[in-house]
Amino acid sequence: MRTVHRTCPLCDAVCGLKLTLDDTGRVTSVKGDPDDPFSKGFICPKGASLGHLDEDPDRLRVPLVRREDDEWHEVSWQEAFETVERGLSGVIDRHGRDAVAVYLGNPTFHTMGGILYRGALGQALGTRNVYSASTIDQMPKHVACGYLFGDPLAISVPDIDRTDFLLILGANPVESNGSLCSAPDFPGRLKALRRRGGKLVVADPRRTRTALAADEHLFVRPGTDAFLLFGIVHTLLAEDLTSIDLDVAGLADLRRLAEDFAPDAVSGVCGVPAERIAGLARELAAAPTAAVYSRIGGCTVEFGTATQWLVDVINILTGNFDRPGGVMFTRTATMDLGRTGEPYTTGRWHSRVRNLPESLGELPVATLADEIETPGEGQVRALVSVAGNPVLSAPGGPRLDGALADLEFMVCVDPYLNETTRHANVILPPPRMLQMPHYDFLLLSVAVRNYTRFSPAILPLESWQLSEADILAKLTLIASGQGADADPSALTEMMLEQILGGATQAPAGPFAGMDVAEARASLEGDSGPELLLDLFLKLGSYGLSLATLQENPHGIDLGPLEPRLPELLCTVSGKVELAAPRLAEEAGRLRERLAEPAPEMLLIGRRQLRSLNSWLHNVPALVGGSNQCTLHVHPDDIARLGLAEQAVVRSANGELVVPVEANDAIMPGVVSLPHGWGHAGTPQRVAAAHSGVNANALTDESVVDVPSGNAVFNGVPVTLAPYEPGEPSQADRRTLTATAV
Ligand SMILES: Nc1nc2c(c(=O)[nH]1)N[C@H]1C(S)=C(S)[C@@H](COP(=O)(O)OP(=O)(O)OC[C@H]3O[C@@H](n4cnc5c(=O)[nH]c(N)nc54)[C@H](O)[C@@H]3O)O[C@H]1N2
Ligand SMILES: Nc1nc2c(c(=O)[nH]1)N[C@H]1C(S)=C(S)[C@@H](COP(=O)(O)OP(=O)(O)OC[C@H]3O[C@@H](n4cnc5c(=O)[nH]c(N)nc54)[C@H](O)[C@@H]3O)O[C@H]1N2
Ligand code: SF4
Ligand SMILES: [Mo]
Repeated sequence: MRTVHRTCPLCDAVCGLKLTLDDTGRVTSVKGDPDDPFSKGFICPKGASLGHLDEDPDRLRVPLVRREDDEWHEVSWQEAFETVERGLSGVIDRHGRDAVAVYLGNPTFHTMGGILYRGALGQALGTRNVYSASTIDQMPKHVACGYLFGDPLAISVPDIDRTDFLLILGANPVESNGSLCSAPDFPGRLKALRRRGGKLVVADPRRTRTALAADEHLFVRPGTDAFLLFGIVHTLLAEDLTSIDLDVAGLADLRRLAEDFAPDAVSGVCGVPAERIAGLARELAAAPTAAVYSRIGGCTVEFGTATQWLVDVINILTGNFDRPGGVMFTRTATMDLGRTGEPYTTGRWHSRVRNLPESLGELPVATLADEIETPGEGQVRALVSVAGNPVLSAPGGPRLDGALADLEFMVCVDPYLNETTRHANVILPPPRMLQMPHYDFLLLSVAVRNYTRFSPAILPLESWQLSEADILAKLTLIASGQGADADPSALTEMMLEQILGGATQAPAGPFAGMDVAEARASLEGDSGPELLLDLFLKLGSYGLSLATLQENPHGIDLGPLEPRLPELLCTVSGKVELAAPRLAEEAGRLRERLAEPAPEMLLIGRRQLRSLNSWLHNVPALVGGSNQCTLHVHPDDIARLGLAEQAVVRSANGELVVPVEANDAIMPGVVSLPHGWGHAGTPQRVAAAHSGVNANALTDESVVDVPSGNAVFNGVPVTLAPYEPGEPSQADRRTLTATAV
């Protein structure tokens, strides 16, 4: 028996865990680490199941290749990589580099290999067709911050431990545990806010568990937060309630744009009484400190970028930007990663079929199926997919399912054979989580305290295994033409050399004046990712190193957040741009929408505590009970529409038969279906027995948030009808076909 400390790699909360393992390496218990200064012993049911997940017998252990017989064959790594090399080079030779697309799923933000090599992989492929979970998630936030501050990574977090007033729109951190705001025990932190006399207001079309923990809950109609927020901006400006303490540009333009959005004008659209909108503006302005925070319900909507823009505009107008108790920027232990120093812009190129703008070097996932299906120069014919399940997570998932089946070649890096990876020719499985070192480069950059924690690999790799980092490095080297025999460490060495080249030339810093070889020799770490981490820590603001982190398994608290906007600002004007043209255009689109009638019934999503997107449904302890794929419908709507146990839900894009669950916590006229279900054609035994339906059969990939190209999952117009058992519906037929495959 031994006890080890380790970061939970599952969600953004980065909890510190305490695991016990027996001498065979089996996990015998998982608890929160009480000595962790950041998470202080907090754990959720997903973290508690980490052992079961890590040891899931349905996880893939060795590479699989699908041969002409359409059967899966276990093969050596050598054979797998040779198959990848042949497959990719064949497509590139026949159709050119843009014919290979890459999709980087959500867990690439959580693994060291994913974060460190995802950029290199995209670059090595030399394709315009780079896609990631960012455009089905937070791209609107990047675009808004990019135009406001010049840096799409200048994402601030609500200082929840010190604020006096927190307004949350479209986030449910009591169940999601927070996102783009790493705060272990978010629920406890919200309780503490109220205990110290602070106020919590939640705007959501559902009375969520977060809403139940609040002082006040406001029902807002799905997709309309931008109107509500513009109403607040209007009031702040009209009543002279602003106290701006930053160097801003565009205030007069903003004032002009806000004119049309008085609380009276927007109230009918968003469903919040005009008096309450004005009241919120006054309370935000009067509170000693206040923060506005918005996530999935304010990103994956038709006006996602406008929503995220106005969130920060309110934080700025009320004097709460970059100050304690307001919203602030984290200072990470590692050097700032990913900043280019160039003012941000979108649309440096556009997607081939729908002409959607690039952002952060990516094209929107909402157009991936178009790019695969539409013939012509640049048509996508191959896909490299890492840690993603877009058949269940992308809008119009079933269409993508069909498109993937038509590809000439597909390789996936994933521990599971699932709805997406079943279309691959080669699946490359990473080893168990406990066999990999862990460091949250990204999540620690949006933490509510300056904090750092490293988790070494707990179990050694077996001779027949490859680390995720080595798998990705190998793919990168194959993509850059170096062949299946390339040594994966060559990629790390290239990256180290490049960064050290700059660091040794710098006038100051830990490597100044050294030659590159000497600097390289001073780095410590047992793997590529660890060497890079050591380098980034040494170049960071606190002068830490991998060795320091290894000596502190519970993590190191680096103190509360401190103001740091000026050093992050990267606009051409050198000021915060309150009404950048690309954002101001959204005001025009919102204005047009003011006059349009609202659809009668709107679909939204729902995250459940024991689910994690599409990939935790194979853990018996996590499925069942409250974790069901049901449609929440208000009892009044059930009565009005004569619904019984099941209903047919139709959208412009598809139809599903779903179990109906009466729930008076949802707004009448709104229904909620969780995503990540619809398990089909997968050998995951538990998941197959809890299949549910794919919510993204209803979402519509042809509708996006215009500036960011982000998918719209919330506020999808639908109709509901009672389901008459008997004749299989269109949806049934599709499910039957999918199962038959
Ligand atoms: N348990 C669990 N935790 C997770 C995940 C998971 O799948 N399960 N996923 C992780 C990931 S990838 C992410 S990105 C985060 C997401 O973290 P959150 O954004 O906190 O998660 P959601 O539960 O999607 O919260 C969105 C909320 O917006 C509401 N909503 C929908 N439409 C609107 C709207 O138009 N306006 C407003 N104001 N509200 C709206 C929904 O009812 C819901 O309560 O969670 C992470 N954590
Ligand atoms: N309708 C609707 N759709 C949504 C959302 C919504 O709210 N509503 N939310 C969206 C959001 S916020 C997100 S982030 C996306 C997620 O979209 P995706 O990232 O495409 O989907 P996930 O379900 O997270 O799939 C993760 C995949 O990674 C694999 N995996 C897990 N751990 C590892 C690992 O360590 N290494 C590797 N290589 N693979 C691993 C899993 O087996 C799984 O196949 O879904 C989006 N889709
Ligand atoms: S809240 Fe997130 S990080 Fe914490 S234990 Fe649960 S899944 Fe893991
Ligand atoms: Mo996400």
